[in-house]
Formats: sequence, C-alpha cells, structure tokens
Amino acid sequence: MAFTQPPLPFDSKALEPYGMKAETFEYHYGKHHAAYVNNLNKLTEGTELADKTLEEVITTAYSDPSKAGIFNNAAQVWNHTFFWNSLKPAGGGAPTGDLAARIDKDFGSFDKFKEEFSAAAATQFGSGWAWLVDDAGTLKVMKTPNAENPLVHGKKPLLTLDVWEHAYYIDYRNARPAFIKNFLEQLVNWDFVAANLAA
Ligand code: MN3
Repeated sequence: MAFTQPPLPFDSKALEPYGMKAETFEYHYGKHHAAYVNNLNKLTEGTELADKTLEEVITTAYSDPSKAGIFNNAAQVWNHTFFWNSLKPAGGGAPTGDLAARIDKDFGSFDKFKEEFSAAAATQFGSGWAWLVDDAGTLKVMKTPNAENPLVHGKKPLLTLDVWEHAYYIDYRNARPAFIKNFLEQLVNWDFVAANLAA
C-alpha cells in the first residue's frame, strides 16, 4: 500500500489574509511535501516497510543508518502533514482550558512559552523544526534538525513550525523571525494542539 499525501485541511488561499500566500502552498505542499511522498514510495516499494504505518517506518528507519534516505522522506511526510494541521485561518492568540493551564504550569506563563518557542524556532541553525511536546507529562519546547522529529525521542508532538527556508521564503524572504511572529499571532491552531494533548 502506497503512502499518500493527505489533502490540506483548508483551502490553499485561506491563509492569505493571515500572512501565508497560496503560492507558498503551491510550492510547499504541491512540490516539497509531494516530493517527499513520491520519494518515500519509490524507496519503500517492494520492501517490508511498504506495509508499515508511517510512524513505524519513521522509528524503524531512524535506528538504521543504512535507511537514512527512507527516514528523511518518511519523517518529512509526517512532519508536513502535522504542520498543515498546526495552522488555521484566524488562528493564533492564546489557548484556553486545560492546555492553557498546562502551559502556565510548565512554562510559568503563556508569554514565557512564546518566548521559548520563538527562540527555539529562530536559533535552529539551518533547516529544521520547532515543537511543543508532551514529554512524559511535562510540556516542553524543542527544536530538531532537518527531518528529525519528537517521535524518535519518545515524546508526543503537540504543535510544530517548519523553519526550513522553503517554509517562509515566499512570504517573508529571509526574515525568519517575522514568520515566527506571524505564526504565533495569526496561524496557530490551538484546537489541534488541545486535541493532541488530550489524545
Ligand atoms: Mn517544509
């Protein structure tokens, strides 16, 4: 069974009023994400990995240096799908309920969380990802290089931001901090984060 690219959870034009152009999705979803899916299918076709779940492929390939190419493509398929779901039109602002309480408890305040998350996203050198994770009951911010993600470290991902240059170059050129600020102010889908935390 081939791995597939899920549809975007919103119209590709839906985030235009909130700092992310349809052209970004034309490339980021239509070219980059699609290429990872195609590459993963080519690399796993006819192997025992072709019938595994995407999560199983990620954890299996991560522990085998000979499968680095498979790991990179499988993790990038998963990371991008998780990223699209981390976004929504007129998102951002502050979380509510249990999620807000957990953020206050583990970071001190929502403002401290934003500072920590922004710093992680801004200081990931080169390509990678910033994450909010549940680490055995404690919420933490982490950053990962290239395709790496929290699943391979046994942590539960709650929210992610793609900080590869291809994620922001169309909308923000080289200005990664402006992209991070806009994500927190206008795009974060806190309902998705709360659902992940409760799952
Ligand atoms: Mn990307």
